[in-house]
Amino acid sequence: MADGDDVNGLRKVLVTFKSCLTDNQEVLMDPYLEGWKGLVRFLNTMGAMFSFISKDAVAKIQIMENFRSGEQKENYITLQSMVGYELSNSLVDFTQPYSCPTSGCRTILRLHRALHWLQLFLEGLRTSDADSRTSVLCTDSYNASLANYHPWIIRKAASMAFYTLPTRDTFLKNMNVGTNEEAVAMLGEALPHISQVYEVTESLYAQHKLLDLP
Ligand code: 1Q0
Repeated sequence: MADGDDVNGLRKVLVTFKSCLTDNQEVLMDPYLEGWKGLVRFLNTMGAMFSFISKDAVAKIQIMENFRSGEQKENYITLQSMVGYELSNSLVDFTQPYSCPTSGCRTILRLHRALHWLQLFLEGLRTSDADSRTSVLCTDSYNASLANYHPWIIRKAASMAFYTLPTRDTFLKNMNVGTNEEAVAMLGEALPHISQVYEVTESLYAQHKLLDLP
């Protein structure tokens, strides 16, 4: 599980989402991806059962980092500029899932849906009883969010992985941010920023009818 470095990282990771929003309520791509990279590092400490999830997240982060280092990097500074650029240049495929090249809009949509899972999971962790099982919290938050977009085989593999998660108490300890109360307080501090990033992205995608991209 998480060692000392991961732990300090985790607080930083969750707070990274705070630095995503500009004064104009735009979402900056670099801290958004940085936040995801930190979450993946934490996920990688949870065992091999989670590696298929981690691999998919890494692949999606990589797609976005390629945009951020490519010729059009200026157009990918914020989620808003990406949407504007890709839509006005007909780079978003509204009909096929694996068109080539994959758009930033559909790639971010996958991470955006996962952010909803994260929001629900962390809120569950924060507000549940000491003897709650993280596997149950994780399953509930997954079923209320990401599962709706996943085929049966992925849902099955995900629920098997969740089954290996430790109790809430152990999970909070493994975060190693001090006492359980301190860990819960840290979640309370980070969650509003994650929710805000989620809400701003959700309304951007709704406004441009991008929420169902295949
Ligand atoms: C703590 C346990 C972590 C559980 C993670 C829950 C997410 C389950 C997701 C299962 C995804 C399975 C892999 C493949 C899915 C793709 O088919 C799907 C769609 O993409 P596409 O290209 O086929 O259309 N991809 C996705 O839906 C994206 C999934 C990204 C998941 C990223 C999860 C990163 C998780 C980090 C763990 C953070 C733990 C935080 C705890 C913090 C405590 C303070």
